[in-house]
Amino acid sequence: MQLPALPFPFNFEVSHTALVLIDFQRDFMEAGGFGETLGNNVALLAAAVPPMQKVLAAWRAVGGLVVHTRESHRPDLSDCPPAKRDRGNPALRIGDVGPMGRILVAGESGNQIIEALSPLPGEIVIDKPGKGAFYATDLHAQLQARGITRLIFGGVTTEVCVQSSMREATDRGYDGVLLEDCTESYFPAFKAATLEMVRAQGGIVGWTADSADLLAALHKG
Ligand code: TIU
Repeated sequence: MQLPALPFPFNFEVSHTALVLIDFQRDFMEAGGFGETLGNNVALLAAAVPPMQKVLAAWRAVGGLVVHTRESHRPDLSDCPPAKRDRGNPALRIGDVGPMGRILVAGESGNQIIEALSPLPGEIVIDKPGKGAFYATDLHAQLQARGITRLIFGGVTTEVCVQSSMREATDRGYDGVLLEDCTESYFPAFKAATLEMVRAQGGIVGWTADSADLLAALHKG
């Protein structure tokens, strides 16, 4: 299949490609979570959800592998470096009790993926203690075991966990494309800059594409 993309078309086969949804969690998308405690307007992320839902449904319909990630820490915070917890001057720190449970802690209601994009049984869910999806996780091994070489990304936030994950993927030999309308940032200018930097220099980090073009490619088959 060929997906119109920048800096040039992205060729892929569904059987060797995974759709990767980065951190669509209440902690980032809803009031009272990690994103808001860092001082951000979480409403800015909502625009990515409807196009991501359409892509997820279409990808599931063609039988493609789906990976969901969550930024989360163990309840004892043994996988949260003090430098990460101490960073900045948030109202609530990682591990503190907020309105949706403990901030960025596995199992808490705020740490769950939003209902609109909930994982189905059999889909891969990766709990990651870092910004990148590969750091301190078994994602690479899981993808290798399934013969995956190409990744289609959506998620939040564009310049933090999404871009970190795309850079980690590049270093591990994957080709990755970021769906422009399926990703959002608390800083619109950072989203725009990230899209530019991903596809600059001949796709130094990867490709960018519109979700409508992916839907059309999947429909055409
Ligand atoms: N703060 C911010 O923009 N993002 C994060 O802390 N994590 C993710 O991007 N998931």
